[in-house]
Amino acid sequence: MYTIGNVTRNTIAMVLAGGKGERLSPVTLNRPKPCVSFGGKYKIIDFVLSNLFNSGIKKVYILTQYRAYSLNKHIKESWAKWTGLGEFYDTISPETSSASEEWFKGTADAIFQFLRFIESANADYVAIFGGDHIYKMDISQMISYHILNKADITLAALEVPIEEAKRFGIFSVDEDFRVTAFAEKPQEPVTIPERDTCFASMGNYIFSTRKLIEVLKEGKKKHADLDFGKHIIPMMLERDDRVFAYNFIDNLIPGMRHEEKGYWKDVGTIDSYYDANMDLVNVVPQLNLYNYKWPILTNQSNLPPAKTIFDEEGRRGQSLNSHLCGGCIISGSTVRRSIIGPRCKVNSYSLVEDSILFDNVEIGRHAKIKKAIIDENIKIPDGAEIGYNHEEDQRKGYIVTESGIVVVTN
Ligand code: ADQ
Ligand code: ADP
Repeated sequence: MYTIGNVTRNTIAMVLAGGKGERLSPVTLNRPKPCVSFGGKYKIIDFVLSNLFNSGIKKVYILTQYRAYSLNKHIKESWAKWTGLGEFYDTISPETSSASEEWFKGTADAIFQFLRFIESANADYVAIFGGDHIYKMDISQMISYHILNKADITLAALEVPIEEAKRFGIFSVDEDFRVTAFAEKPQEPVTIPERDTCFASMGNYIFSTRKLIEVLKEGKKKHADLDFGKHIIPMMLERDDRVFAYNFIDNLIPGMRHEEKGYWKDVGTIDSYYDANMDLVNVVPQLNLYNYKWPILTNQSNLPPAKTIFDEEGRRGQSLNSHLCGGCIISGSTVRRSIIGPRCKVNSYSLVEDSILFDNVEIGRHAKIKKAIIDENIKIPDGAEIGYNHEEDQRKGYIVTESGIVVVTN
């Protein structure tokens, strides 16, 4: 049997973090999707990196591309410092000054450009994971499964309703969970026999290193814009390589609660992003951030504690069913069912409800904010109302989604 230390020490990870996240616009105007804040103090990418870290995989390259500055900074400040001898969390970007001046064109092309890092790492397995989902996963279980199957590639999978299938790589399996057919974002997805759900790829792969190098080189000869879902997986099926699926529902993490089983969120749109954040302020959230057996790690900045105060005139500053991050001051105002990021200030007579405030937002006095997402470093003036009159919100240049979430960005 393979022990966890064995398999994870023999694995190097490449995290794909270059995606633009267009459907999450405008919060992705100045940062890539993996660097969007989540739950107040985290960035979306902290989830996959914590999964890797907690699983014992500490040789990690993070492939950046779109507006990489904020992501580079986050990795340097929060992740690079937790590594020891021979371990690392490093960002890598395509070299625009290289002879070909080529940028990444697809996910597999991005990996191909850094093949030399994989070749020199001397690890038998490569974990290629997306950087933009919210979930907890013990990746060592997936690697052990990959080894027991003698697989060439194993893709993490979950069941999705047929209506959602067009957004994913959809596949069929035989009785051993070996993949028999795969289609990237098909118009007509194949369902699981006698069910109205489909098996979807989570975009997370374990590869045997030798096979990965072989198929990337072969694929690159045919496709300049090489992509795992569009080209590599179908090509491996054609070659009769051993392609297996790993059912994410079987993954167990220590201290896991029942409602967390199978929790995996794409947070690809403003609505799904908003809902996943709001889940956290439920009395019993689906995603449990308080399980110290599987901590979600991030930057622990030197901020003073969050503070709620009666102001000088005795008005109560209060926060109910909310996340308050370090350095916040809620003074003589009320915050309900909201996520208040680091260093925010909510001033007297104001009311903030069902909202998400990023880092360093200040809400002036007598303001009313409802169902809004407010980007970092924004100062909302005294007396402002957001989320009460959508026509007025749009007139001010804010984005209002169909379900009525108002997004305020710089
Ligand atoms: P998508 O998420 O639509 O589908 P894609 O947009 O290619 O695929 O992005 C995958 C990941 O790679 C994202 O995390 C993104 O940030 C990143 N990325 C994209 N291009 C990149 C590049 N050039 N350099 C670095 N990073 C890059 C994929 C699979 C589907 C699967 C879904 C699950 O192709 O089969 O079902 O993920 O969400
Ligand atoms: P408002 O009265 O509009 O809520 P103020 O700026 O007057 O806003 O701050 C109100 C209260 O917030 C202050 O009386 C003080 O108790 C607290 N406060 C403001 N800044 C700080 C700070 N830097 N450290 C600690 N408390 C602060």
